Amino acid sequence: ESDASEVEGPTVPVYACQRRTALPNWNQILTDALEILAEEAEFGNSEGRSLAFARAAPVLRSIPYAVTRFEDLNSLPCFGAHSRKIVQEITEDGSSVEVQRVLHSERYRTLKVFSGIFGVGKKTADRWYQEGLRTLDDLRKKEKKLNRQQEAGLQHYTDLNSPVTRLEADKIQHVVQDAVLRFLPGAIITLTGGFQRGKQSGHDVDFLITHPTEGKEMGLLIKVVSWLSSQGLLLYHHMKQNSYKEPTQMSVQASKDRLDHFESCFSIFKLDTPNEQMESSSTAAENIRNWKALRVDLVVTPFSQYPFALLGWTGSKHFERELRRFAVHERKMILNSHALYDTKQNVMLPAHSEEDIFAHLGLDYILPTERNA
Ligand code: DGT
Ligand code: MG
Repeated sequence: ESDASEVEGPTVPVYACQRRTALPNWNQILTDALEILAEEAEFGNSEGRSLAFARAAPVLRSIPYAVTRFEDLNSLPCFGAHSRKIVQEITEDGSSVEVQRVLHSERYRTLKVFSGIFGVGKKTADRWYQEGLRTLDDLRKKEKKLNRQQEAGLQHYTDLNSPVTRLEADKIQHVVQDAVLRFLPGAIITLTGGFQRGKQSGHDVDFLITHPTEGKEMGLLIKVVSWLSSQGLLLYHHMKQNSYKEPTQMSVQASKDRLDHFESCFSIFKLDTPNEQMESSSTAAENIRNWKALRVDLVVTPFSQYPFALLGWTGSKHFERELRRFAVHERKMILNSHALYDTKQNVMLPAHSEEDIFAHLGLDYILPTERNA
């Protein structure tokens, strides 16, 4: 059974997609600690361990009060012995020995830096660590063979690792909107990801682009990207073609497919930041730069798949993972960013809105601002 039971007070459901997780997070110290351990386990390829921590943290993020005593956990789901011990240490001693050890370990710190480079995953980061590399300068000096994406990631490392503000996201939205509408009037451009969930900052800016007349979106992205590029607005980009084939049937594998098959562009934008930096830095004229590098994803979806894409790209990552897990295990349905399939009736379930998808799944509708799991 999916619901937590036998507890006093309001029950916290087991799946994150059954919970309303609004901002702010009342337990940030605890969730940060658990997430560090989840990440460390992921770096070490311990998937089970990583998932255990990764499921415990969002439970704390969903409750509108701060856990101050270890006993507070008794009414909460998803807490195994290890996660409980971490919370106990922090609530009783102020910090966790294990978390501190991870934070100070050379391996974790190095993998954190390397995997923070756009285009570098945890496997590559680990390989470089095994080869004895430790810093960004090591990568630069050794003239390590980097691909074009990693090269750009390294070059713009500082900018890309400083948070994108909501104001910057809005500015990018204007630029993207202007470019898209130039080639396809009537197109719909939606800011998704963390900003759609009400976050005031993020690590990138995610957009979905569609048009109410299905088919009109075809061929759009290449024009938009060429134009942006001709205006000097792109520091880097790579495009992916639409590789989606309308299935007559879906397998569980389709819900584990982390990447979707939409036509998309993964880019680094050059955003003008007139005056702001100039006025704040009174010295060193050569340091004055009136632009910032920002990660931007553009994803084009056919109108009929738009609700699924919207649900898939609004996040959070954990909320998405839980939606798919809930669909498979509790409903025998397969969900991805393109479609929803009912394996008992062998039918695709169409949707005109995110609300329709929650309804198909028999879940209460959760607002984007309540998906911060
Ligand atoms: P942020 O950017 O750090 O503030 O946080 P988010 O939540 O915007 O995270 P982000 O930008 O990595 O991804 C947004 C959502 O889109 C997240 O739920 C995962 C999903 N997503 C990211 N990349 C892909 C992808 O390639 N395919 C699919 N289907 N989903 C993706
Ligand atoms: Mg994002």
